[in-house]
Amino acid sequence: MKLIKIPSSLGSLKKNTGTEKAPDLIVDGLKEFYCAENGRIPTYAIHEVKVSKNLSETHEAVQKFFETVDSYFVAIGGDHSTTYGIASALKPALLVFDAHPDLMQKFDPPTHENYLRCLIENSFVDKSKIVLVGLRNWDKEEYDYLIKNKINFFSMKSIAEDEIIDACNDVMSAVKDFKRLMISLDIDVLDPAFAPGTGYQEPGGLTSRELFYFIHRLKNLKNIIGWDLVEVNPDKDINNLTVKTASKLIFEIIS
Ligand SMILES: [Mn+2]
Repeated sequence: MKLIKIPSSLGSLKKNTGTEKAPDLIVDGLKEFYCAENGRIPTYAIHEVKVSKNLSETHEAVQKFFETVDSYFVAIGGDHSTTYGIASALKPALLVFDAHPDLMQKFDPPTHENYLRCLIENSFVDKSKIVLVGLRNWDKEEYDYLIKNKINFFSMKSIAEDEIIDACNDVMSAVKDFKRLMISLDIDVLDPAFAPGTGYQEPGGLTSRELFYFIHRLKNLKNIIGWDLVEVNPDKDINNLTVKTASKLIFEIIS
């Protein structure tokens, strides 16, 4: 299993500096977990993308790196625009857990506010092969874009109106037939009570146990090519809680 660190916060446009520190700290935190909940002990090799001080060059570096990745991976960002580099190389179907749709108007280079829209409009990802989970704060422009383009999404409100088991069944059905699926986890899909260390805290999110439940079930899918975890900001964390939760998320994914 490849663990790939992408230590860049350039795509946050200086609004969330600190996420570049997350990959090292999250990997370091893995050693606090001895055995996963399924009884396994994961093995992994650590790689790192050499990022630049320039956002476009960083996207290119990430893209070049992932063009050579041909086995199961877990990437650790970084701000959410690091997913742009990965998905522009791999052109996967995308299942994204995020409080936000990240579909603001396209401009270059892509940032954490519009990486998903740029992936769609630059034809790297097919909008019919995107599923978003946990949305609960959006610009009107993003909401209209979701509806107009018929992008499949499960808002936090709709998840809460269901039993978690049924919500997960629906998400699994929506993605199980995609050919090559990448799962992107923005830590802000969690309620800030569980993960305060992130740029945009959005009340009313998933509990950490609900996200672990999703992950434990999603791991059974045969079409997953890789995962990433983004937007953890150690500088905004409280008692290392978010970093520790992120480490456990990674530990459970790779076990
Ligand atoms: Mn987000």
